[in-house]
Amino acid sequence: MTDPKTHTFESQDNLELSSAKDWATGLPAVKSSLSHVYSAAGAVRGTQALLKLNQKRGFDCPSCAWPDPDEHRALAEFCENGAKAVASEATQKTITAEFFKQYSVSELLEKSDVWHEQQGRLAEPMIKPAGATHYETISWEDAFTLIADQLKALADPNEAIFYTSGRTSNEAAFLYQLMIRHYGTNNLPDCSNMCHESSGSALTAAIGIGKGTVSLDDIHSADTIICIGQNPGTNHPRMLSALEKAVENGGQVIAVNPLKEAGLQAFANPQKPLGLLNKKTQLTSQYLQVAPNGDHALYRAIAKLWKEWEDSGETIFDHDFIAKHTEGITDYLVAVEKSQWSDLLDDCGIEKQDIERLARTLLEKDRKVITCWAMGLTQHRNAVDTIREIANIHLLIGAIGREGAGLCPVRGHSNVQGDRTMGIFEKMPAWFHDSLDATFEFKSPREHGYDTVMAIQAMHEKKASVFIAMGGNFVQASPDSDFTAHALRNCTLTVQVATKLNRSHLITGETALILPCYGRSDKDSGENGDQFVTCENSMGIVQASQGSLTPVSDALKSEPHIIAEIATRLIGDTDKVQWRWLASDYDRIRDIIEKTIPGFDSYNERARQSGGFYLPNGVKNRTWNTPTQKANFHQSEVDTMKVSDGHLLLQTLRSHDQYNTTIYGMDDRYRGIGHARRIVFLNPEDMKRLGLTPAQRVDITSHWKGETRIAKAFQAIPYEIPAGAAAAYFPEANVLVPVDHTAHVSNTPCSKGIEISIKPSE
Ligand SMILES: Nc1nc2c(c(=O)[nH]1)N[C@H]1C(S)=C(S)[C@@H](COP(=O)(O)OP(=O)(O)OC[C@H]3O[C@@H](n4cnc5c(=O)[nH]c(N)nc54)[C@H](O)[C@@H]3O)O[C@H]1N2
Ligand SMILES: Nc1nc2c(c(=O)[nH]1)N[C@H]1C(S)=C(S)[C@@H](COP(=O)(O)OP(=O)(O)OC[C@H]3O[C@@H](n4cnc5c(=O)[nH]c(N)nc54)[C@H](O)[C@@H]3O)O[C@H]1N2
Ligand SMILES: [Mo]
Repeated sequence: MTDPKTHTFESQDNLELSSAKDWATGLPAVKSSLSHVYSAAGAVRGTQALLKLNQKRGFDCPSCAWPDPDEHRALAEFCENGAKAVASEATQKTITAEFFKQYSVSELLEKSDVWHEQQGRLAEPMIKPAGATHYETISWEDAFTLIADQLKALADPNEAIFYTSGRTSNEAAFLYQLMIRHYGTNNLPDCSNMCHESSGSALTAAIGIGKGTVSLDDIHSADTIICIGQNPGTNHPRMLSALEKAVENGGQVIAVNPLKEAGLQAFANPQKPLGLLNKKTQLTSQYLQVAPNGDHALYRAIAKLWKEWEDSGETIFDHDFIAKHTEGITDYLVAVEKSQWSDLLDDCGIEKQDIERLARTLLEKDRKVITCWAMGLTQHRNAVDTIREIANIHLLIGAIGREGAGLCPVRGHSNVQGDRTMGIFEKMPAWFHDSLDATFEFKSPREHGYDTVMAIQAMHEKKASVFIAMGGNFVQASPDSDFTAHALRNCTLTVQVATKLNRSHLITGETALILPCYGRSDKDSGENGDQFVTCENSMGIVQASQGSLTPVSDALKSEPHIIAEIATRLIGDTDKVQWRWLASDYDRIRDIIEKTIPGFDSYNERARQSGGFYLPNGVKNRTWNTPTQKANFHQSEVDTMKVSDGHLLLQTLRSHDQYNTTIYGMDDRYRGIGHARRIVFLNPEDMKRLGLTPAQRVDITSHWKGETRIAKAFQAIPYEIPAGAAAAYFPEANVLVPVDHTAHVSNTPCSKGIEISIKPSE
């Protein structure tokens, strides 16, 4: 079953290759930022947006979740890719009913993702009635009634699925889950299921909180920072300033990544005059090109070395910390003992002397070690064990819960962490339900709901038939594009609350709705005056975000408003919840959040404080919210993914010109790719072995449990990547990701560990 319309075939006859860069940002990034913003939003609106971006009393960047400095924000506290995200949102081009008259849904499916992105902001609510070929106008009133009626008509609330992407504000997220739980289901899959779920699962068990434990100041003062499985130059560019500061303060940065990413090597800080002249700071003191999925083995090897050194009389471990704060070291050290050097070295692909150097570096000075990671770890089958191994390493030397040391999962979407705090999760803990029930005097459903993969399977099996998305692009973000498309097409109703057109608006249920909403940069004026929302960044800081641009259409509504209108019709007001009243003044939503979730005391007051406030995080003062009240070591077998002879291990990753499924352009500047996205990076020796020449067209087949999936007409690009490894862009390569190949415990699709074979296209 291959449906080519679920992925894109851009024209790529003009592929341009140049050498990969070994430094990031500087003047080229500034030029690129300004040209994106001014061409999309115009000079006045563009400047207005940029000046408010990440400023106190401005709006939170809709791109990544990297925090803003508590003090001393630069006048331009944004990065190239933040500017692209804002340009994309601030564009004045609109998609109106006329547009949908002009193009049928199937014609729109033939257009590329870049083309969709360039058509502008969705400006009117639209419906594709059952059997229709085109979207048509619908009034908001009718759209809300239709949704409520269809949901009410289901035999069981568990036949509905409510997806959330990570841009949704705290206020919208809280109201959304409150409506969904009143309705009677926990089917709340979110993008986090495909993202940092493995981090949440691992850290909750290890240290009692599913979030990171460090602040920006900790990064600045760390002795050693390991950036593993992450490409900050593209995906968290403002992190480079923090790494630069750490280096200036005498810290060391170590990169662990199969690819030599430009942003991990050197950085020209555009906030500094010399940086603008491309003067670079060397960031990494050691760059370890780990074999794909070799990270667990690498961290185990560090533990093994330390144990050997400890056994030979050195004091390596922090015995006081271990005795007072941890459980399970004995079993863990037995597992370490059992791991064989030959296996570990083979699995991680790094020379022993380089691991020794790393293991020594971590012990230098005050052992203030921070490990930062992202998708290169979380989207593997053994992700949870790998992240727990990282926690083990930190526990062995007490590098957690003190200044300059700790764990730092670098979150993706700008409010994905806040959405979780607000209850967007298919299996919230019992205390959350108890608190909801007490505050709102109802009985929330306790049965766990579907996560993303389970939701796809349920729709595929027709166990669920209504799909509602608060943002995101489900069909392209999810694994197994064709399978997921089929699942959505099985639905009777699909609803997309969105800012920009994407493929999930075109691969639909029988009836489909597009409901256009405000983005972060839009001014949200309610009947009670201008509203602001709040977001939680990667370091647990909650702060206000207030858009200031005039919305491109009067027909747009805010997410809380849309939820309240559906809820009024679906649930009706209760003694404790008056939906429209809540949505007409977000202070009221914040008041009910404060009543329900710990850590939000004086929410309205503190949200108005410049810079916001930190949520409580017990680990920072070494209290562990685990059943043992201690931090837990974890013993596991190192189980590195191996492929059959002649096959390769493919990862899917982001180019420099995209935000997840939003494709801004066809270039990947740092990796030396121009005008093409259907490409696969390969080791030159592997190319020789496969008899491939540069830019030759190839078909990629993935292999899983005897099944195959095919992605055709990619171009093979020789690249500095370990032998046996391959890389292609997300979402073009998502057709290759098997829906049921997921990480243990977290159920995150293995989009970085796909077994493939490659042959020339016919
Ligand atoms: N501009 C921009 N910013 C973004 C996004 C975007 O698309 N564009 N997306 C946002 C979101 S939602 C997220 S989650 C983050 C994603 O941020 P990242 O995780 O940085 O994103 P990826 O492109 O998936 O990069 C994965 C990195 O992991 C490496 N890697 C792959 N496999 C392995 C492995 O086995 N071991 C190790 N050590 N490394 C490996 C890859 O080579 C690559 O450098 O960025 C957020 N910010
Ligand atoms: N193969 C592969 N698959 C992956 C990944 C990978 O690395 N490889 N990464 C995974 C990760 S980390 C993530 S987070 C997911 C991302 O999955 P999603 O969050 O589902 O996808 P996005 O592309 O971020 O969603 C973009 C859409 O969100 C809408 N939008 C933007 N801003 C707003 C807003 O303010 N409000 C509303 N209502 N809508 C808005 C726009 O219409 C836009 O088209 O993809 C995952 N999929
Ligand atoms: Mo993500």
